[in-house]
Amino acid sequence: SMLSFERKYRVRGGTLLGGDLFDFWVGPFYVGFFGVTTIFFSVVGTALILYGAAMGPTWNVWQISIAPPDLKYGLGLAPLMEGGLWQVITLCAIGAFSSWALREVEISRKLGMGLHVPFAFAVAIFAYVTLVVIRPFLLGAWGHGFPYGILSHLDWVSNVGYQYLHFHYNPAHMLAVTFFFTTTLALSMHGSLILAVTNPGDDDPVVKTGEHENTFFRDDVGYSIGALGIHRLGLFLALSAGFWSAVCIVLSGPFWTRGWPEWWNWWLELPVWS
Ligand code: BCL
Ligand code: UQ1
Repeated sequence: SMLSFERKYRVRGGTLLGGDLFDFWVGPFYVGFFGVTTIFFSVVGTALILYGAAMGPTWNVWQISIAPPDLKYGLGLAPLMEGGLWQVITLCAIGAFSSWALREVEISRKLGMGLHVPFAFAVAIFAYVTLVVIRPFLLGAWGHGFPYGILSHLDWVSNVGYQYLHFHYNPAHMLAVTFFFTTTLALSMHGSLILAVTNPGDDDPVVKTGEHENTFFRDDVGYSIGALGIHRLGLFLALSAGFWSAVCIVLSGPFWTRGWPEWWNWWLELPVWS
């Protein structure tokens, strides 16, 4: 079953790989070469997580964990049950995420749209790859990756955080957190504004316009960024949150090994007052 407008937009071509071979839909889903690779990596990766859980000590979902190799294995391959599983699962995850992003590129090309959506997803992938590939590589061991488990990854974040004494003093972490919070502020302002102008109440028709939107914020804060502007701002805030997250963790270890509070000594030591 297809929605009335869907057939018109189901256009051929725009594929990056595979030509016409996988250029078809299954129900509502576009397949494509990268749809096939997404399914492949997701199924293999998920099966390996289940296998790792079966070999592990618990089926308690909170406690299941697939750990990265011991630091002694450095940047080499580890035996399957000693972190090798984590290494293959990481490859599957990167394969699945990248395939999904490239499938988004193909869909965008079919529709003649910009590549903003796959670009945005690529920033999230970049943050993940920074955690499990770039930083471990710079530190010389896959063992610096985080374990795949609900509680275990929280323990990793806490341990790595305290290793630098007080992670809130990491300036890139400050930026990332501020961007995350500002993103929620912007979306709550935008979401509430749109619902406000589209809900006149009772059975009245929707008559409020973009001018009402602009006027509300001019009256309220003296400035309106505009209907297109708020979406540009939102995307910028959200991507900045992910980007500075990646920066804050890649700095920790490879580029700054002491406590983060100490980093601020440059401020105390400024010749103005030191
Ligand atoms: Mg901190 C990181 C906020 C306190 C130590 N911290 C982060 C950042 C974020 C943050 C800025 C994590 C988001 C991120 O990386 O997104 N921290 C934050 C806040 C506080 C805080 C708000 C707070 O106190 C109010 N942090 C502390 C305390 C320390 C501390 C002080 C511990 C004691 N913090 C650390 C450490 C780290 C952080 C250590 C990090 O490593 C982490 C970071 O920056 O990592 C980069 C980026 C997004 C991703 C990585 C997600 C990627 C998603 C992928 C691509 C797709 C997944 C698909 C999925 C599997 C599919 C599902 C299927 C569907 C459901 C169908
Ligand atoms: C805004 O100015 C605007 O333009 C009319 C929107 O578009 C519908 C918005 O959603 C929001 C939230 C604003 C206000 C934003 C700022 C930064 C003043």
